[in-house]
Amino acid sequence: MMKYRLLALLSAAAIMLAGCGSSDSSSSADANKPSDGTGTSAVTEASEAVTEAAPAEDSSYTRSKSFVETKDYPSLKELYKDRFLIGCAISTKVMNSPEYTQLAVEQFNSYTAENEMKPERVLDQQTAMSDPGKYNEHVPVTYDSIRTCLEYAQAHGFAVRGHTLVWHSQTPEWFFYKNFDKNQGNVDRETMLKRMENYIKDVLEWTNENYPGLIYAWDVVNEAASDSKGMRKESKWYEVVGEDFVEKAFEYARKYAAKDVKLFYNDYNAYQARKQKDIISFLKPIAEAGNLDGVGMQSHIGLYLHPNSFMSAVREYVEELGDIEIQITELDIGKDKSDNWEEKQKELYKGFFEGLMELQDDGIKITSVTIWGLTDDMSWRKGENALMFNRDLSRKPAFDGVVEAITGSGDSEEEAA
Ligand code: 9MR
Repeated sequence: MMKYRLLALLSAAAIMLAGCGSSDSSSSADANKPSDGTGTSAVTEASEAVTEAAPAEDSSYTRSKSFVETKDYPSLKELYKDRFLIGCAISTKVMNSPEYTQLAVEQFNSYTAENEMKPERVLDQQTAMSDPGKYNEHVPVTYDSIRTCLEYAQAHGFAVRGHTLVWHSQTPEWFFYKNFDKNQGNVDRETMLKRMENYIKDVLEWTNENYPGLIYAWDVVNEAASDSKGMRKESKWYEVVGEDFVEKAFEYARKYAAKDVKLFYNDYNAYQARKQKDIISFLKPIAEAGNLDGVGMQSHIGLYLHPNSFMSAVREYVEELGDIEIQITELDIGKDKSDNWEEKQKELYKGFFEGLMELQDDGIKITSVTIWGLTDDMSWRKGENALMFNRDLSRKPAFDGVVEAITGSGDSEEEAA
């Protein structure tokens, strides 16, 4: 164990030396829009300078004083190893810190890049603008950001969820314009479809050639459903390509993805009845064509939710779309105004995981559960204390709830009391 911890620290130091990209704040225009209906702004602050790297040969490395030692925590990835992958959305701030990294490695076996694998980090505007005619249908991409993520994930033994290929947000507008110039208006549908196909092809082929087997699932399309009705209209994809952009994205993804890479549609509030109906209606033909492997339910939820209603929605997807996988891709549970919110949050984390295991016992393929961030202060829902760890890496009751869901330890203590 000690050796493993040291190795993790050394790899963290190596990745840091290799350079870990920029801050985790998004630069896109709508990066700060609330996107889960909670009315909360997406917040990720620029990285603070974080602690020193572990000295290479020093086995007596200790945490800096601002961090709590975590070696005695139970490990979620160990506890849930026969159930599903258990993941964390990781920002560059985590990647740049040996302490955060150590906790993430101990607890999780799946990695999602919080921002660094999104189109705005991959599409290469400078090269595109250098010769718009040449790049009209095949927009250049740059892999630096993805490479940093995948090197980190590989060095720390994480499997990776690829997030995300086709999304209305964090995708630069210039990608949709004639000659990449806003003044010239949108390209036509056929050109945009070529751009989409080539983007998907490039990213899927490059990741597979360079890191075969590392990425187990891709969010091929993210958040195409509207919060009011039907498909989201405020999307350049919808505007330029039209309603079938989701279908096309999955068709291309299937064409270029390696066999072991699962193709997911991912959305928030995907458990809400009306939105679910709309999602199912546009996913059905895609599932029937054999191009959909699963639905990612983001699960940015609050203490108002009863796990049973969420779990019924999971069943509905499987009933309607056939033998698909379900992954919980971005779980976080915001607090409410009550004094005992931490206890309530613990119970909901616990009930949520218990519900997922019950579904699994009924044969539903729950294959991965990801928490959207490591510590409360780094969450996009900053101020809502939605995660399992405090800023100093101490565990919250929420963490114990997830442990108790599988060990049953809290139940027996309650019974004994
Ligand atoms: O957590 C991400 C945050 O750092 C970014 O500012 C934000 C920009 O849109 O995206 C956040 O992650 C989102 C994810 O990619 C898709 N589902 C909603 C997540 C929270 O907004």
